[in-house]
Amino acid sequence: MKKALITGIRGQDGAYLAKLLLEMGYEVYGADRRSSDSSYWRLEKLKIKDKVKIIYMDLLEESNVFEVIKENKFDEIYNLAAQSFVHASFKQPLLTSNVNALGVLRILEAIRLFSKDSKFYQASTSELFGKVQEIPQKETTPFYPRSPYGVSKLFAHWITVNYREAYGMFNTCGILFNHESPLRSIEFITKKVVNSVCMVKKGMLESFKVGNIWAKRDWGYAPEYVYGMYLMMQHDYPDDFVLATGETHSVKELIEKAFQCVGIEIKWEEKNNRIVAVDNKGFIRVETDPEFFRPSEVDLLVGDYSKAKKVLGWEPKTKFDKLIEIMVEEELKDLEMLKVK
Ligand code: NAP
Ligand code: G4F
Repeated sequence: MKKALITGIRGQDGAYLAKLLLEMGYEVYGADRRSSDSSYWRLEKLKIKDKVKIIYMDLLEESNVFEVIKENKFDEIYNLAAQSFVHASFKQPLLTSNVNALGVLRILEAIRLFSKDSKFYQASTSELFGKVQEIPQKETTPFYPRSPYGVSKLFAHWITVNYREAYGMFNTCGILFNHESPLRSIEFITKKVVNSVCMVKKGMLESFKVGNIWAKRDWGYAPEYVYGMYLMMQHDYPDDFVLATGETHSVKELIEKAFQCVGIEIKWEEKNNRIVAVDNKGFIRVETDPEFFRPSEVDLLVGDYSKAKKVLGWEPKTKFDKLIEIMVEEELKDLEMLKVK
């Protein structure tokens, strides 16, 4: 039985990847940092909480990382842990760098010293492309990160490649474009919009605020992306791969699609120098607010996944419209449950 360690087990991808590896017959260990909150709602929602073996491992604590990796000799280590919210990285750049950049180096050192046969997956990101130098972006597109988050992930990406080249380690980087699901944290725009629109629909919220509605992203479906991670780790040799849908949509389109899903018509207007979305009864439902803008923005992301398709046989199945429909449907069910409780 193969033994896998997933860091970031409480996160969106950690939960979906754990489910997939359990289905593949792995013994799955989930690395978690200590927290006063003992709920594992994502693992519970996927009905796998009792099947994942939780170990404490904080990426900030070197001895902790060394001990866990030395003692367990995992076959595969998937590093999904991160301070993953770009907006927060402008407010906490040092913490973000310590976890996202040095945290990866701590794991790589532990593997190099104590468990050289462990395969390693690093969660790289389309944020590396930032101010894009090419459209669409692929593995060879030059990087130009636009946030402390992006820069921290750039270090993580290159140190993973460097340890592969210097020490012959099986290190692979998945350069994943945005991927979403009902398990996404509410701070990210897809979940925030879907949750707010559904609350508006149910009369639980009057309106909500967002930032830059012109930013464009390549949004895919998370369960399909964790399958891509798994495929990368089964490949004959370690390499780097882009996973994306090849489509791009703006935040404005996302808001329109979500409202369309719940049957509310909106139109955009300008009021007091702010853009607002008004419904057909004249109520303001969405408003832009400078609080949600970033000091430097990534304007446009759209990925070219042809290498993953050719080499791994990976392809996205769920595109933008379907993704938002899935998220809205699930959100409405969750809000209904809340009402019942
Ligand atoms: P997520 O939901 O934010 O999960 C990240 C997890 O990392 C959280 O469970 C968090 O723990 C944990 N973590 C944070 N600091 C830690 C520390 N010091 N030690 C141990 N664990 C720590 O992120 P995700 O969306 O699943 O993404 C997974 C990975 O892929 C991340 O590295 C992200 O940067 C990267 N990525 C994501 C996307 C995307 O669109 N989702 C795209 C490209 C790359 P708590 O639960 O305790 O906060
Ligand atoms: O949903 P977001 O916060 O995701 P972002 O910044 O693209 O980062 C996500 O994807 C990356 C992959 O490209 C991951 F590496 C990263 O860990 C994370 O998962 O924001 C998407 C866009 C941005 O342009 C943002 O400025 O939406 C814009 N936006 C507009 N209003 C907003 C809001 N974003 C958030 N979170 N909240 C708003 O109110």
